Amino acid sequence: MNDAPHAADYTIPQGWEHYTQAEHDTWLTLYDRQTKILPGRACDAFLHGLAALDLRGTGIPDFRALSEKLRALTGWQVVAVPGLVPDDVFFEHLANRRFPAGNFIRRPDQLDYLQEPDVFHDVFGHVPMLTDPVFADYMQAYGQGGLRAGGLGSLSRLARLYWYTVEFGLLRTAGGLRIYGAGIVSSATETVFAVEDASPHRLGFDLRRLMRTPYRIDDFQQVYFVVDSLQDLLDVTVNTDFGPLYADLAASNDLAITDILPDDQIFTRGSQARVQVVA
Ligand code: HBI
Ligand code: FE
Repeated sequence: MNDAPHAADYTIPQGWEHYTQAEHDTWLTLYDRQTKILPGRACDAFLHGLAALDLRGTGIPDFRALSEKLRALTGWQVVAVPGLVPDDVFFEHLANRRFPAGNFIRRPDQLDYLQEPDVFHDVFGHVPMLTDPVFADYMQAYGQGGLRAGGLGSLSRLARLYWYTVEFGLLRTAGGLRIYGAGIVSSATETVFAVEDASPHRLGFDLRRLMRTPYRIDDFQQVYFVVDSLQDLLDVTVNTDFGPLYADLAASNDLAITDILPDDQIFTRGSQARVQVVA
């Protein structure tokens, strides 16, 4: 892909040579803070991916070198974008095994939270899981599904699948629940909250039920969904005919975020003690 900005696909040159030492230091600070708390909380696939890609380095990774390693493992590459891109552009990238990552990094006074995904959220949070062959297939299948959903006017439902898996998903393991969601694994506070706090519900992954569940973007999640394996997640996504599912969902009302249904598999019935912290 040539580096000139393509308005059509929103890719831009990463500009790796322009990062300041302060920006590289922010990356190292965030990296060291997260890697202290992730063992025992993040899933093996994430931790193995982090090591395989040598993501600490000397600061913000150069997407060219990172893509070389990633391409050799699962055929994925990382392309630079200015920030959130339109859904159809995003899906097109995923469907072609290109992960669009913001090229900017948060300021030192924003270490704990920022709304727009920066390079730490996108590369530290999302990219290690792309070294897992099953998850790599899932992300491409998600992109292909997204391109189809666009035509079916069901993007908001499909966005919930992304939100409750790729961003905030938990995995059941013999050692207990582990994180694979990028939004959790890139956040120092939510990493602990998601696996240990008594407040949120933790429910078994059920595609139809999940797609009826709204989410919020300005605080920790009030419900997390747990998959039995990444293979299950891939199988469900590949084997579901989303057309009839969307039709069925269109006829179903949304659930309240804190609802628990009679046939929910309950790992944690949360206290919901954490009220929304006004950002
Ligand atoms: N754009 N760069 C970028 N990164 C995302 O994670 C992203 C996006 N656009 C849309 C989007 N995510 C969500 O709407 C997905 O649910 C599709
Ligand atoms: Fe993200």
